[in-house]
Amino acid sequence: MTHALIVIDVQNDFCPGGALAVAGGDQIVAGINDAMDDFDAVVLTQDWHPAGHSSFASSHDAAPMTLTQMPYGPQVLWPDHCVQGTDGAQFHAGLAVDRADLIIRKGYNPAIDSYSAFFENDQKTPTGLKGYLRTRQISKLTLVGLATDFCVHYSAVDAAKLGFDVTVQVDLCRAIDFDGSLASATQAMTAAGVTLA
Ligand code: VGL
Ligand code: ZN
Repeated sequence: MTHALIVIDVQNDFCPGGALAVAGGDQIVAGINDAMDDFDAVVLTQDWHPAGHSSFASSHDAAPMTLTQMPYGPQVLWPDHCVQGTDGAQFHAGLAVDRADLIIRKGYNPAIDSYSAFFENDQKTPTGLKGYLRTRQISKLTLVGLATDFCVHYSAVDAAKLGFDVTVQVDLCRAIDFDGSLASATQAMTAAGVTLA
């Protein structure tokens, strides 16, 4: 069975000092690098928003970390983060980026956010990752990275729905934990058949 490590959004803006810093986000980098040796394939995802993205509170004259209604459903409004070409959008300098077989970007559509590495937040626009994995005969995925309760969560649930055998290695993830989001993410991942290791 071909087993891939999917490393979600280990980028400067999600690490301490970044625009949407996740507590301890940088603490997982060395462990992720070490884990890469144990997999047949390594995929990195990169949150990659155009300036003025619709998921940014600044685009709505709203306060960050509030909710808005988008045509595709509720959306948390974030501080500006991972803007294409900025230092904040770059991978953490310690991440072994050279080990990646594939780097997949998401969130580049100005009108739709994309937490999941598989589908945008409308839950139907594909990123192409499913096709890549299937054509490489990869059926088993281990997810690590940032943030547990958003991009790792949505990626894991989508992967399970698509029929992949999915594990989230929680010691190599860190959470935003906003308004109970970690507890609900844990529940949703478990309900979807994701193994939390
Ligand atoms: C993420 C919020 C906004 C994540 C990305 O990587 O979890 N969270 N964009
Ligand atoms: Zn984002």
